[in-house]
Amino acid sequence: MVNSLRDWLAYLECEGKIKSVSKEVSLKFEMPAVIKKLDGKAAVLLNKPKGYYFPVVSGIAYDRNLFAKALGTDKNNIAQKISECQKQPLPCQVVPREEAPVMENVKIDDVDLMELPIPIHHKKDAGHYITAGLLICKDPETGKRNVSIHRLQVFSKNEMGILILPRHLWQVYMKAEKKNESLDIAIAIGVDPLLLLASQTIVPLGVDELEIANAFKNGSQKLVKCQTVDIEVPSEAEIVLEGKLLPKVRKVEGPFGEFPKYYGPASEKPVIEITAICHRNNPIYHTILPATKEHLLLGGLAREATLYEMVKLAVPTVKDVHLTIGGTCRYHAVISIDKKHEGEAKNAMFAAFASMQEIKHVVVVDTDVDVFDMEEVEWAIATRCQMGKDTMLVSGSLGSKLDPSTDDGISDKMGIDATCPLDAPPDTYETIKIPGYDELNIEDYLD
Ligand code: FMN
Repeated sequence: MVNSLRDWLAYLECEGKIKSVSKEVSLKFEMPAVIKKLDGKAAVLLNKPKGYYFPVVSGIAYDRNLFAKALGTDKNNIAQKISECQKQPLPCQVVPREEAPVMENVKIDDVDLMELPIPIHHKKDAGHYITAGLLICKDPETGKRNVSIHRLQVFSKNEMGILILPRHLWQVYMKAEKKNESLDIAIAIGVDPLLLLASQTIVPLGVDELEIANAFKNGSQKLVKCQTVDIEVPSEAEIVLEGKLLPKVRKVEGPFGEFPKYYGPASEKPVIEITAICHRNNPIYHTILPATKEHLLLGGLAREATLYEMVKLAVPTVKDVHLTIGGTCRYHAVISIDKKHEGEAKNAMFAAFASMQEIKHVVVVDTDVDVFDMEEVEWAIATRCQMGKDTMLVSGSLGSKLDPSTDDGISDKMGIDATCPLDAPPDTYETIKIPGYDELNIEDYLD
């Protein structure tokens, strides 16, 4: 069972899926360039960030197989596995400080974020950005925990700017700000892929994503209380920053290179004040390079679970769903259904668009098409649809503000029905077959 970043790195090492860099590497652009060269091929441990003591790791889960391995399932069953666990969150055990590796070193006075090896990733980024921190807070009205990842720009030794899109953290922060109170938060950096994935699940406010991580881990997720704020954090995290989201304070944050490979603009954002920095002995800092497979898949796989559930309500015969890498794991969905009635493909599209605002283009295929194989999907589009009647176009919907082709987020949405018509003459869509092909072992024939 994967219980810490260290467990996971040991697994990657065993499987030959991580590269090590002993050369001194600058945090500004050079480190991100190294990470990008290995994107989708291997994780990377950079042992000597120039001027810093802690090593940096990146790309810790760079393909579907790795997430499937961590979840204990196969790569075509990830959405189903996540949605099962989302429905059964498990309360986590809280351990005393002495049993929590992350509390081995605690600095409360004179904290200094500049001691962490935080890279500058892209050319126009406004500064050093933390990108792989689980931000944990509690709803001041219900006491329920919420977990999410946010880009965090380091402003000074103890201050950061944060982008909070209008989701749960924003709602919780607004509750505190209305009372002119700060919101206690903690940021856990250097955690395993299951914790990162759980933070991305789309569940109602009040469902604790740490308990979803615990469901992924069959109950082995341990937490520890923070030292300066009323928050519990994963006890095996490498680093924890404790602090407060300040009420009614805004400072300019950004620009920052984002997941669609464009810059998110600068604007006034909320501010976090850091009250303590805790870390394990010899901590490993994790950075996620924006727009890499690690970044895209984290959001994409969690969203696929919600997409699957929503489409299932509309079309119970849904088989698989896929948010494609080329579509930034947000904008393009492929859905396979075992169509029993004409019109179901369009209903699947409605459900997909309703499931999350980012989905922009949906392709629906029959179950003989592998939604994870884009060559097969393209073949279905090429041979099973006529755009005059098989497309659905909707204008003026809310899409992603980070998609530069939208009008400040207002977007067109299109669905393509690439399923075979049910009333087609029997031979029309019969695919070619060679008798005996499936049983034939090519090794028996080669010299
Ligand atoms: N969401 C934001 O609102 N702001 C961000 O800066 C941000 N950065 C992210 C960076 C990474 C690497 C990933 C994987 C996700 C990021 N997200 C960001 C998405 C949220 O973490 C995600 O939507 C989360 O599920 C929101 O949780 P909530 O609804 O509980 O607030």
